[in-house]
Amino acid sequence: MLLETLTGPQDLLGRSYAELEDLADQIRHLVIESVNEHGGHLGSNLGAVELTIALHRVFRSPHDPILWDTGHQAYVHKILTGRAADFAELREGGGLSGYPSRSESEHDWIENSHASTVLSYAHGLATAYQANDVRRRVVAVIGDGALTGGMAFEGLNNLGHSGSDVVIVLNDNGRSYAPTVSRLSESLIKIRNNPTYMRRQAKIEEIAERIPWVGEQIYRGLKMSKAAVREMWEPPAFFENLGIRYTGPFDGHDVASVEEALENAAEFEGPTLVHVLTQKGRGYAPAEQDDVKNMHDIGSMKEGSYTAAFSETLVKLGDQHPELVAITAAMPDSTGLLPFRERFPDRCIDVGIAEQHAVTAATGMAMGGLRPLVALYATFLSRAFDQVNLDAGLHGQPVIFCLDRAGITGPDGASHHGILDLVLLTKVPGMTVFAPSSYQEVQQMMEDAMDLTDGPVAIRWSRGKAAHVGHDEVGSGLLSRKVRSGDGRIALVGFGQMLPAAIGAAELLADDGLDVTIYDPRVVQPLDPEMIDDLAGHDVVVSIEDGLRMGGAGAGVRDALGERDANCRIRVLGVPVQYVPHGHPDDLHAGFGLDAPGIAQSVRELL
Ligand SMILES: Cc1ncc(C[n+]2csc(CCOP(=O)(O)OP(=O)(O)O)c2C)c(N)n1
Repeated sequence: MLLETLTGPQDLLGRSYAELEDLADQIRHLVIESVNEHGGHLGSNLGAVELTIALHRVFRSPHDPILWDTGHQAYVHKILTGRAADFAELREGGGLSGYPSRSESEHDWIENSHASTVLSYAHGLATAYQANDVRRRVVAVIGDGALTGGMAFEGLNNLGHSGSDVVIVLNDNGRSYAPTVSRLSESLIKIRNNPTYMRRQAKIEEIAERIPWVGEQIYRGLKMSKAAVREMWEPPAFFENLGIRYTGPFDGHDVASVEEALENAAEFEGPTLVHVLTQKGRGYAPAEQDDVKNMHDIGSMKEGSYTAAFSETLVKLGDQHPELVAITAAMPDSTGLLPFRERFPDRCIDVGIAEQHAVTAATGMAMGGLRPLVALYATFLSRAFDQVNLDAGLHGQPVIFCLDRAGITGPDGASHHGILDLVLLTKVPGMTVFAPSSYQEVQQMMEDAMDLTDGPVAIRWSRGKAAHVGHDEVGSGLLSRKVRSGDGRIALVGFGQMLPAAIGAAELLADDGLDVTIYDPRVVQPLDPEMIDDLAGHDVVVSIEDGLRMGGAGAGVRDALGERDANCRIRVLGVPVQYVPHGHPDDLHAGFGLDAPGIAQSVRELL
């Protein structure tokens, strides 16, 4: 099997197309098996198999950087660059990353898996090569989904203006998670539905050009009618008006055709876009037929999860508040919006992968009398921090931010942990920040958030199963909840999903004869003054959060105690300031001392 002997892209050269077709089958098999076992991105990778083979045959990676936007579709690139065997440990702690990773391979140039950045990296590299007079082709692969992000448009604009030598591959499968939402994408669909048109057009031009004199007349005529043709087929005009040569569309599952297109593009000076049509989930029936997201990734909303609590409550609130609208940045499914969208299709708005726009648009909606709720993963909020601060915050608008996957998320690695949100959100004046510790608290906090109309509100929760608690274990409003009263020496403050670990630590400390007070603060900002007063009377206070410990929730507790001149020893437990690698959340928490034994140990050290 070619796959087993493949050591790098050089082994792809000199192969027949039949051999490459075989290889594509083997790759698909490996991807499906690995993702079924370890989770990860399936549909996007199955759609990029032939495209990646062609890229690695035409360009000389790593001399020619092949850059992947987002990077979730780079499994095939990993396989072709000598990492097939490592898929046995895909996304496991210490194993193969689910995204490009510079520590893994010199073929991986960039590893920021937040979307829409690739054109900027490409422009930068091409500018540097040009300045140093180095001949290297820079290739940027971007999906139609990632192309909806503002940074991608900024990159296109600058590439076209500066004329950088970049080959842009638009990997167009018509989908982000859900079908891509953009006017440009709709136009791309027109081409997609009539893919032979553009090729035929190019062919006619080529033939006409070859006939002397008569050919020239025809060619000139064609050129004049080109404007009209371009009008009809908007995307070519869109790119070319920006100064980017458009070629395509090409069948992204035909290696020979993509190769030829890439070879041609590599010859041109200036930025050239190769529009490649692919099918998400290609070659795996369950993915091809999944009309929610073509098995973009594996794993959907789990029963009993925080996300499920949000999803269920949102529908209820939607019934009670006709002005409530929900906004997603291209992730209606993973953020739990589908039931709301089904019930209120006109009140669920997908803005594309455009978090910054989502936040400011939500601010405008609030100004206009709607109650917007923006549902994002915590990690993607950091991109829109300026908008949260200066648009929603400064204007005091009651936008509700519902942040999923907060804290350490696990196998997706450094870019996907939601460990900055508490640091950032607590710096926005007037912002209320909730951290629910249970399924029932999510419900309560969403209802409470609807009553807070003086400024923005954020509720942030983690991935996975939530604790389920009785009615008497749920707080309300902006108040903290005292989970248990100890003898006044030690107090633990467990933020959000860290509350169960704090309770576990108290049980361990009880074995040492220590009677510990436990707080569920519920509200990270503003902190409940009664809780702070009570904590101030303890000898030792330990706060636990699943975000960065510097400047986060616990730092707020420490500051508040400091301002009261409280005479207690305080320790803030959280994630240190570092890029946290991928791994199982339990292992990562334990590594940072954020599990019950680790917390108990910190208390013992303080005593
Ligand atoms: C800033 C940001 N927001 C959201 C995401 C989550 N996300 C990952 S892939 C993806 C869809 C990408 O679609 P596309 O670029 O078309 O690639 P495809 O998976 O369809 O090949 C989204 C929304 C992200 N990575 N970055």
